[in-house]
Amino acid sequence: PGPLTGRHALITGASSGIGAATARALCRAGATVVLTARRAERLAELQSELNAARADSATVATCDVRKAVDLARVFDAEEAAGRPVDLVVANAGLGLGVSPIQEGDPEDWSTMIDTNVKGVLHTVRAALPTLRGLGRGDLVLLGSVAGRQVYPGGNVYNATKHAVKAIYDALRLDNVGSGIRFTTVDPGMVETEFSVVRLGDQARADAVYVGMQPLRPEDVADAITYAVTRPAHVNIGEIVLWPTDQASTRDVHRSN
Ligand code: NDP
Ligand code: 8X3
Repeated sequence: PGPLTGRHALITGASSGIGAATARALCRAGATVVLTARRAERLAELQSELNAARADSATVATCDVRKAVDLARVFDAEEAAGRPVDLVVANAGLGLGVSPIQEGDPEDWSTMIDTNVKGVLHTVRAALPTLRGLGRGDLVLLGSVAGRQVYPGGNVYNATKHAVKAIYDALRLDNVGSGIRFTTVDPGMVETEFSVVRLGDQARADAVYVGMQPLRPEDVADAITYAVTRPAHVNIGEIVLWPTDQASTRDVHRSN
């Protein structure tokens, strides 16, 4: 048994990076987890790993956060099966490109807005009836330092993460008195597949982290685990984590 024994968690974007590390950490702390993302094969691999460590600790539900119906279906199914989700990590998200606005691709903008903003809204909208019914639970959003500062070429990605911060603030106001805790976890640079997705190739992604020590996905998972293992009357609202080598989104110390 651990501090999260008896808790049932759902993580979006569990097929990679921060989401996968968070699934492992929550499971280690005793929770059962529903792994969601689009890539079913990746989810199945993580499910096997987690179930080998503790039988029946992980299930999989493929879903695309851009589709409200996908989220509603999975939360409803868990509730109908007598396993209400009481811990949600709305983590799925992506950046696409670093062009200035005048050269930006509106298709990329739509994908970022649909995933990072509407995807979070779809997730919380689907989760809240269960959480409100329970009168407790945790809803953790993955924001970013990009939701607190902007940087050249960050434009639309920055706007989506500023929106996540606004959604977090709104959730607290709309649900005060419900017993639910809301947390935004806002990391600086974390080495995951994020930069490969954003920049399109591994070599460009590797260059982002050259000469500096970025955060590891496990560091972010650790912060999330801390927030959700406090006593019920304590709501850790906002966690900003920086690599020690990063002073702002625009200032990174590199050793070479
Ligand atoms: P990864 O690229 O490693 O993981 C992103 C995850 O999001 C994948 O599991 C992917 O799964 C999922 N995802 C993307 N689009 C969708 C979709 N439409 N539906 C469902 N799942 C989707 O990146 P990170 O782990 O770094 O990113 C996780 C979160 O952390 C994001 O919100 C990101 O903005 C945020 N963040 C990242 C930072 C960093 O430096 N890495 C810093 C600050 C915040 P699949 O493709 O299988 O659907
Ligand atoms: C991702 C981190 O600093 O590249 O949210 O915007 S950053």
